[in-house]
Amino acid sequence: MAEVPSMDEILKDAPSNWGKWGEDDEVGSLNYLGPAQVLAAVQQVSSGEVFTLQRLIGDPKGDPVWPGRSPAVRTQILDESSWDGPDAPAFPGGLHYADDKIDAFLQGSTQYDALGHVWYGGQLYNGYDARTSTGGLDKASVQPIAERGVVGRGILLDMARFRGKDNLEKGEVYSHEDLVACAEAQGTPIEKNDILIIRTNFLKLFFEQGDAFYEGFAEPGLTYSPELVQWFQDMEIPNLVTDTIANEVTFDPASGAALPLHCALMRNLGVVFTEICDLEELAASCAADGRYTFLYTAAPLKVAKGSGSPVNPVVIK
Ligand code: UVW
Repeated sequence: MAEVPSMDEILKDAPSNWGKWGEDDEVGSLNYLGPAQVLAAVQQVSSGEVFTLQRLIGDPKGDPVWPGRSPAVRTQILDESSWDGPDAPAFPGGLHYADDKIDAFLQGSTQYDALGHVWYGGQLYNGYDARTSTGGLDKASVQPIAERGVVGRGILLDMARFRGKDNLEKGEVYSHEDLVACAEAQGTPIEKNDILIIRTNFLKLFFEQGDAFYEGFAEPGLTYSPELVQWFQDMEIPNLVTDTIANEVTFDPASGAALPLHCALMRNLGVVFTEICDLEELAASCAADGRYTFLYTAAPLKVAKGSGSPVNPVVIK
């Protein structure tokens, strides 16, 4: 088997935004989304329709998760039966209530990744030393992303529809040129600072295949090329959102490396990743009315030192 080059080798000439927004920056390309971009995004709203992009936590069908992670487990702590018997809690006036908790991987469902979620060569986004982060991310955690929130113009790029398919196949790749062509075919070109929301209908593929999906684990997704990374840089893309687990094809077909775009886009450019979204209702609406751009908002949870956070992004058309 051919040796897989190191990420340092693969990305040796790749662009970087380290230092661009100051040596303390932890939100990267979200800095592109200032008040002017927010006001322009609000102008996209015309019908007032609202779409939420989170998958249901506790979906009886299960959850698509990266190998080694498990779906969230919700446990009921108190229900009506908890209030029977001599040791039951008691509150004046007969108050009863339900309590429950969730045990969840922060990347186990629809989520925002922190910029420090992946790294190579011992350095996180903006050059932070990976070794100084113990017991969580001291730098580039999800907390600063959650504190600022994400608001901008979103554009749906319906790659499955563009390719005339119900869903993209296992390991099926697409490039930035395909995204540009998809947008042109939809009638609205991608603009600088757009939040890219790419639909592959991966969830259909995943649930059809069940456990078999993990044999030869390979998601459909963006594929690494130096030109694609430069395009993201030139277009100043702040946030990449998809319906897949990892946004990119799992193993780079050229080098065999796992997730080189996480390294090139997230770690080097500070492009924020949002994964495992349910885009089906939004896609149906866009196909019906031909409007593929809208106001996109997301408020990940403020998790101290967190490498990610569950989120329910909201789109307003
Ligand atoms: C990994 O980074 C391994 O996974 P993801 O970004 O898909 O959560």
